Amino acid sequence: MRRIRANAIAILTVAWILGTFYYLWQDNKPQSSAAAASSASQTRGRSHGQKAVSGRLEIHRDDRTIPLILLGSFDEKDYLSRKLLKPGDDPYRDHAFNVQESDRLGGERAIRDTRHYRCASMSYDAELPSTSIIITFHNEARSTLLRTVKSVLMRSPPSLVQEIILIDDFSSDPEDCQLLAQIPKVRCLRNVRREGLIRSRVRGANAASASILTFLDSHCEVNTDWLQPMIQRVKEDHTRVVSPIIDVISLDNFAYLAASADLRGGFDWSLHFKWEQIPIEQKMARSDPTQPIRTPVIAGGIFVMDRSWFNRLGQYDTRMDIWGGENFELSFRVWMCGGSLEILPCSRVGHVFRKRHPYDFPEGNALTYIKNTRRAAEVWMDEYKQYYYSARPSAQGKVYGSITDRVALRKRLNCKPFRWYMENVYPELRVPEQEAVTSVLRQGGLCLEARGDSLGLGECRGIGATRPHSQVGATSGNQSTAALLTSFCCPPPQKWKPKGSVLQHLVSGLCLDSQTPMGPLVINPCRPQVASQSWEPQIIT
Ligand code: LR7
Ligand code: MN
Repeated sequence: MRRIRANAIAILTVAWILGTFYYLWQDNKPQSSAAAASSASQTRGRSHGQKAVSGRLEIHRDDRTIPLILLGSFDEKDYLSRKLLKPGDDPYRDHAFNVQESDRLGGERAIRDTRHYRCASMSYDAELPSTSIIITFHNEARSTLLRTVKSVLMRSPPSLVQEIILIDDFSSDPEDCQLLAQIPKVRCLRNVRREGLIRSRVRGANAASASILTFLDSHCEVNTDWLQPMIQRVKEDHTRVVSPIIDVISLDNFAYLAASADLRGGFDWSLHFKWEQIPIEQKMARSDPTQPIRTPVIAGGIFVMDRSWFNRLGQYDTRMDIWGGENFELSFRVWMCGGSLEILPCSRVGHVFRKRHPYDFPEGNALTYIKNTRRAAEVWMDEYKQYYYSARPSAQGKVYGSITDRVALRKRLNCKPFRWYMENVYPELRVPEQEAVTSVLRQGGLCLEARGDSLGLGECRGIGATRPHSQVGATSGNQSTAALLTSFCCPPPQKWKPKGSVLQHLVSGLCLDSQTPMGPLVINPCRPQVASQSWEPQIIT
């Protein structure tokens, strides 16, 4: 027994020694020492007047002493300890990430420099303009919010950070924000009601004093030299809107993981954002891994943009609520109205990616997303919006408010058509085949079909070699149900309108009814609960 224990202790000791050596060796690799040295060079007195060859200054420092200087009268321990998870509480409940792990890390930590090693020897202008950093949040965890702020202060050249503007989007506890304002450079603006991230960011931008705006989510950690590459690109051309590579912070254990450097932003026709591989031709042409990556859209939360350009282009569509869609609207607008979007591989920012929203949507998550994306589609997508509606049939008929101002903005800015965007910015996005998006109206096991100049119910047939021209769809290409019924059934100006599951004839107010399964269709007083008046779209392929 005793021998076993002695052996175990010996093994553990050897493992510990090996581990220590490995750790020291890791720290001496060019990449990691560059990380330590460059953030040291930013926080210690490298005046920004020098040609900043970041990452090569071999200064060693104690990581923990610097933030004390940066924090002013702010009491970090007190801030964090006043709000900790109660024993027995679900650590995922309030934030959709493991807040216990986040709290354990505290207000700051070292993270790996995840850039390509060649980024460390990049040089930037000695004189770069400063930026206002805008962080909007609603009930963010204190530890993630503080790490976001502190990481900015620790890993940015002080002269580049004009201010950090926190917009508290009506969180339950006003002190989450107010206490942070004791940190030098940090300002706190609190909304008197929940506005959502779009209007909150506009409020932040309007309050900003620097000539460049930098937006961040409230659960980020910026990495070594994140800011210089982005400000440099925007300084060279104010119409560029740039974002970093967004690294992944694990929502379970808060590990900081490097994201692939070969990705750009894309979407499908339902306006669902996705990361996608850079097209192969572009990948082959990339000889320099530090080069910017052109991207059709940005993820939305983390980017740098010239303030005058942001304002000139119409900020954001402030009729969009809570969350979602604003990244498409901004991306289309930037490209179509004379700017460009790029991802800078030498800038890295970590973000906690979540699987659900930890906050409520006053009008419901789905409706809000539809409203926001529908606004983006209606204002910017021209005839291509039909593919959006085909991919998201439920968007039809949903309220989205007035778009007059945004349409006028587009006109005033003389923006290019969406076709131009499709051809020049995102040719990889395939336009769906007409057939693939066709759906027919179904009732029970039968489908609506045209019989000469009347309508009837028939067997549902898929679209194969013989396309059933006679089957009548809810959406077929860009034709709506109303248009189809008008053309098949009754001469214009008769119009039909879907109302829940029934189809109402607008002039008479009566509803389409199959009455007898195989007989011709008629119109009858609307009775939504009756099966013979109930229609649903069915996608056929
Ligand atoms: O009502 C709200 N008010 C807010 O202030 C709702 C949210 N917010 C804040 C919130 O606290 C957070 O700081 O807004 C920020 C974004 O909300 P998240 O973190 O819940 O959003 P997300 O990270 O899931 O969403 C991405 O897409 C959004 C679409 O509206 C925004 O553009 C987010 O900024 C964006 N995040 C990123 O781009 C980071 C990378 C993730 C990806 C992909
Ligand atoms: Mn986020």
